[in-house]
This record gives sequence, C-alpha cells and structure tokens, in this order.
Amino acid sequence: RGGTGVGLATKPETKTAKPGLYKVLMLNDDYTPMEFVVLTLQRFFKMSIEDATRVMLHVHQRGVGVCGIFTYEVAETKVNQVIDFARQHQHPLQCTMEKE
Ligand code: TYC
Repeated sequence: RGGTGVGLATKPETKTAKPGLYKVLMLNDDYTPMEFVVLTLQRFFKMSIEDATRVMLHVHQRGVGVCGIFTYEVAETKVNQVIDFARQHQHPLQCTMEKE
C-alpha cells in the first residue's frame, strides 16, 4: 500500500452471513370464511383491512398468495400462528413458507 513496498497485512473480513429470506404463503380452501382470512392477515401480518382484503381475494382467485417476506425464524413463527389460530376456530386454512 502507498507504494513503499511495505505491505500492510489486510485484516481478514469477518463475514456475517446474510439471513436467508422466506415468503409466507397463504393457501386457498373451500371452507374458511373470507372474513376470517382477512382478520388473520390483519392480526399476524399487520395489514390494513384494504391490503388484507386484496391479499385474501388474490388467494381466493389464484389459489396462493404472499403474506410477507421474513427471516426463517419469523416466517416459521407466522406460519405456526396462522395454523394454530385457524385450528382454534376449526377452519382448514393453511399457510406455508418457501425460500425467496
Ligand atoms: N375460498 C374461501 C371461500 O370461498 C375464502 C378463502 C380465501 C379461504 C383465502 C382461504 O386463504 C384463503 N370462503
């Protein structure tokens, strides 16, 4: 460095791994009420009623939709929260995660 011919040892980079990101996906079914899906999206994904309704209708029409993108642990927690909430209310609503 600096043309003196005296080399400064380069400090080894301490690399912090970037967290992988995962999409949380909501799946359509024939039985869960639309209002329950909207409530679920509002409760666990902090969506406005407008956004929750848009996502719910997308899932209803297309079969699957993205609720959000999170680190592995957060995505896993949200999937479990949705499935538990649905089960408590005896709805078959399913949710899954997939690497981005
Ligand atoms: N298809 C459901 C109905 O007609 C509504 C629904 C929407 C269910 C989205 C699940 O993820 C879902 N009542």
